[in-house]
Amino acid sequence: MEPMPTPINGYVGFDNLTKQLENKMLRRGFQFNVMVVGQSGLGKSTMINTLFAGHLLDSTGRKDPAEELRQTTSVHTVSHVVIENGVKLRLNLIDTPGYGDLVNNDHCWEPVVRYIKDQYSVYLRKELTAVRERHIPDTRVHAVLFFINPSGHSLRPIDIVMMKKLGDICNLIPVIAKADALTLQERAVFKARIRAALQENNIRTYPFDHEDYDDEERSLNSSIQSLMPFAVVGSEKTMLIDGVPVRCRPTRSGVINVEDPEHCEFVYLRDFLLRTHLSDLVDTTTHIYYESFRSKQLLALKESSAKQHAQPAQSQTPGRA
Ligand SMILES: Nc1nc2c(ncn2[C@@H]2O[C@H](COP(=O)(O)OP(=O)(O)O)[C@@H](O)[C@H]2O)c(=O)[nH]1
Ligand SMILES: [Mg+2]
Repeated sequence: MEPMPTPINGYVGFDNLTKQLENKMLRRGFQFNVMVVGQSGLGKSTMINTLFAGHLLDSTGRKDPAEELRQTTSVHTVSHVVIENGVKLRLNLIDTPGYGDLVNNDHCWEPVVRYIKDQYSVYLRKELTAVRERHIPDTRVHAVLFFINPSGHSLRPIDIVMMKKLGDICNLIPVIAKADALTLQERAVFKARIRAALQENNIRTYPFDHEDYDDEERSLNSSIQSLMPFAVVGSEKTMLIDGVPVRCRPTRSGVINVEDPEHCEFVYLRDFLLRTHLSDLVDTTTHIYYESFRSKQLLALKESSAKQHAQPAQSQTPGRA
C-alpha cells in the first residue's frame, strides 16, 4: 500500500515535473509506426492520406490513363515528419502487398508477419549490445489497420487467418473499407457479423483489457469495442460546405462528407487513433507485444546456451521467433 502523503509547508516546486516531461517530449518528438493491410484497391493509401490530412502515400489510382496500375508487391515503408502546434510526430507508414488477391494465397501473411517480427528483433539486438544507444530508433509497428472488403457478407477465411496471426503479435485495428458501398442498415448488420466472427475465432483486436486497467479504462475499452470495426470512407478531395473546406467523396446517392459522423465513422477512427489512444498504442506495443517477443527470445537463448554448456556447439544470436 502507498503511504499517506506527508504534509509540506510551502511551495517546493516539483509540480513542474509534468512541464519538464512535456518539454522533453516536445524536443524529442514522437515516433508512430502504422501499417496498412488488406486487398489492393480497398483505399488503404487514401485512408492514410485522409487521416493525416496530407499526401503521404501514393494511391494506385492512375493520374495518366496510359500509366500501368501500380500494385504494392512488397512491404514498403515511407517516413514523414508532421508537426502540429509544435508537436513533432515522426511517422513510418508501412504499406503491404495486397494480400489474398492471388489464386494461391498460401502463406500470403508471411511477409507481413515477418516484417513485424523483424522490427522486434532489430530492437532487441540493439538493446542487448554492451554499449546501448541512448535512444534506440523505434521501427516496431504500433498499429495495424486491417481493411475489410465491404462485401456485406462476412469475413473470408483468409481474412480470419491473417487477423488471427496479426492479433497475436501487434495491435490489430480492423476497419470496414469504402463504407459508402453499404447502406446504413447493411453496415450495421455487417459490423455485428464481423464482431461475432472475431469473437468466435478468438481474434484479439485493439483495445483489449489488461490486468492493470481500472474500471474506467475497461468501460472505455468496451464502448470502443462495441463500435468496432469502424466503417470508414476516405478521400483526398475537398469541397466547400457552408464555406468550410471538408473532405468528401461524391457518390451516386450524393456527396459523402468524410468528417461527418452521420455519413461514416472516419472521425471515430481518427479520434481514437490520433487523439485518444496514440500513446497507449505505443505503450501496448512495448509492454505487451515486444515484451512477449523479448522474453521468448531470451528464454530460447538461455536454453540453447545451457545446451551448449553441456556440449559445445555453434554460437547463437537472437533472431526471429
Ligand atoms: N468509393 C470509395 N472509393 C475509395 C475510397 N477510398 C479510396 N477510394 C478509391 O479507391 C481506389 C483505390 O484506392 P487506394 O487508396 O489506392 O487503395 P489501396 O490499393 O488499398 O491503397 C482509388 O481510386 C480511390 O480514390 C472510399 O472510401 N470509397
Ligand atoms: Mg496503396
